[in-house]
Amino acid sequence: MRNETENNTNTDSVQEPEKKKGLLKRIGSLTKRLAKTKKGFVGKIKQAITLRGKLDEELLEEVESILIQADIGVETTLKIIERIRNEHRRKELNNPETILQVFKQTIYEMLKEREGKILWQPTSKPYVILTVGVNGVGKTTTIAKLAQKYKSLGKKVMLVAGDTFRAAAIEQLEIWAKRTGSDIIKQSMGADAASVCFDAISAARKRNTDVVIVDTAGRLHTKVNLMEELKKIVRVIKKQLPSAPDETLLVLDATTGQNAISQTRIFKADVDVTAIALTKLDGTAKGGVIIAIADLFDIPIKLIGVGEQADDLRDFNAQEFVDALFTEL
Ligand SMILES: Nc1nc2c(ncn2[C@@H]2O[C@H](COP(=O)(O)OP(=O)(O)O)[C@@H](O)[C@H]2O)c(=O)[nH]1
Ligand SMILES: [Mg+2]
Repeated sequence: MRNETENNTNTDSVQEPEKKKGLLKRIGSLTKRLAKTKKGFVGKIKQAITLRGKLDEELLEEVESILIQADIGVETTLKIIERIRNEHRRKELNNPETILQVFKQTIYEMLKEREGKILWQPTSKPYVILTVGVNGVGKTTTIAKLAQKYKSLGKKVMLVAGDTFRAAAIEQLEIWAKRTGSDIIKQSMGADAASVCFDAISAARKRNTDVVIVDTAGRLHTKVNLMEELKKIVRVIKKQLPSAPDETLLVLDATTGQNAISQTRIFKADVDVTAIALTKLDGTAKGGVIIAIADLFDIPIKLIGVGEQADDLRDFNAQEFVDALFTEL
C-alpha cells in the first residue's frame, strides 16, 4: 500500500521503469512477509534440486515429501509431481534452473486459475459483503481492513455485528467502526443475528450506504446451528435485497494448514461461498496450503492477510505471490 501511494505521486505518465520499481518493491515486501513459507518449502525444494542437479525419480520423491510436509496435501502434491514429470517427458529437464522454473510455473498456473478480485468500486448499492469462517481465523480483523480500504476510497461503510454469540465480538466490531469511521448496526448479545442483518439492510438503504460488511459467529453450540444461522442470515438479507449478498467471503487462517481445507468443505456445503481471504500468511510456514485451496476448490482467492495492520490486507495476485516465494532475500 505504501508503494502504491508513492506511485500515485507520479501523476500523468507513469514511466515504465517507475512502474517496475513499484512492482519490485511490492514483491520485496511480500517476500519478507512470506519468509517462513519460503524457508519451509521453496527453500528446501531449491536445495534438493540444486543438490541433485537433474530430474530423476529420487528427486521427485524428495520434492513430494517436502510438499506434503509443507501442508500442500497429498492430492495436490501428486498433481504437481505429475505435471513436472510430464514436462520432463516432453522436454528433458536437465539443469537445476529449468527444473525450478517448471516447478514455479506449475504452482503459478494452479494459483492463477483461482485469482479473483474484490470489487473496490461496487456497481450496486448497498454492496453487501457477508463474512463467514470459524472463530479466530481473522474475520473481524479482515472486516476492519476492508472497511479501512473502502473508506479510503470515499465509500460510506456500515459494519454489522452479526456475531451475537459473544459480547466481546460486538464490542470489538464497535471499536473498529469508530476507528474506521464506519456506521455500525448491532443489538445485544444473544440477539437473533438474522434480525440484526434485517435492520442493517433497511438502514443501509435509508442512509445511502455504499458498502455493508456483515460479521458472523464462528462458533455456535453445534455446527448444525451455525450453518442454519448462516442460511437464515442469507434468506433474510435476500428478502430485502434479492441480489445480496454480493460477496460471501470465507475467511481462512493459513496457520491452520490442512484444517483450512476441511473448513472450506464444511462452509461450501451450506453457504454459497464466492471468495476466499487467506489470513496470517506472515507468521507461518504453512502458506503452501494456498496451493491446495486453489487446486481443490473452484472458489476465487481474492484477498491475503500478511499482518495485523490495516494495509496488510492485499489483493491476491498469483504472479506477485509466486515471484515473492521464489525471490532470494
Ligand atoms: N499476523 C497476523 N495476524 C492476524 C491476521 N489477521 C488476523 N490476525 C490476528 O488473528 C487474531 C484473531 O482475529 P479476529 O479478527 O478476532 O478473528 P475472528 O474470530 O475470526 O473474528 C487477532 O489477534 C488478529 O490480530 C494476519 O493477516 N496476520
Ligand atoms: Mg470476530
